Amino acid sequence: MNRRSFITTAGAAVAGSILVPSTSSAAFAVGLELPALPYAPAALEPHIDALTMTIHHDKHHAGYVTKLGDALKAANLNTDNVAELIADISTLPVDQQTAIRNNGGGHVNHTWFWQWMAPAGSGPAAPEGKLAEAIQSSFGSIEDMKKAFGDAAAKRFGSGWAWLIKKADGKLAIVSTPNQDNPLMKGVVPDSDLGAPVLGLDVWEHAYYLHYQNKRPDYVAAWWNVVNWKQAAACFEGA
Ligand code: MN3
Repeated sequence: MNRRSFITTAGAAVAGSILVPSTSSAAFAVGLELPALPYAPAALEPHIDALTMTIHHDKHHAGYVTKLGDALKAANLNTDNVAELIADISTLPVDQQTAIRNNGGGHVNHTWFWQWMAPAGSGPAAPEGKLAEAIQSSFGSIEDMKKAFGDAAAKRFGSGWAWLIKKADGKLAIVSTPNQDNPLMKGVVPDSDLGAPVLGLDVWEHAYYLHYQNKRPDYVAAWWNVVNWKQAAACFEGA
């Protein structure tokens, strides 16, 4: 049963909240709770400072979780995977679609974002294995991929994200999205930009302004030092 028919059928049958079933892979599963940071707030210094990490996680991410909970309650929905829920916003109750798109997107993107970073030197400094091969095949070299990713991050006007994604044909691509949208959101993101996230970078000013002020390219350049390539490989292979 697809999700739309599940919602329709279950909605007709029960008055309680509706559990939207999860079908996506475990690498992308996101529950309804605020996850703890997988490292101490200072662990990414000097590239990302502790105060930025603390405010980003404890205030911004926590705010998305709270507001998502409010929107789901208002929509009479429940889910065990928010990533699945936001993959087709058009199937959700119309009056909560914007709130779920923004806050569900914010929750999912940040949950992944924390995992896509790790203290410098704690893992491989560059992609390895199948992910490295795919990057070479799609972009020519790791450096070319980083340059294209950095361009996407720099050119995103205002708030948003830069992404390395795996498309349905298995090829890698770089895209960017505004606000808290992400490349799994059908009908929100252009079809050409849809794909499974392998790596994503928050380029909202709240992610870097305390330390880097207006110098977004400096933040992007520093961020490569704390990319968790093991997690990126897991996302690539699990997609
Ligand atoms: Mn953010």
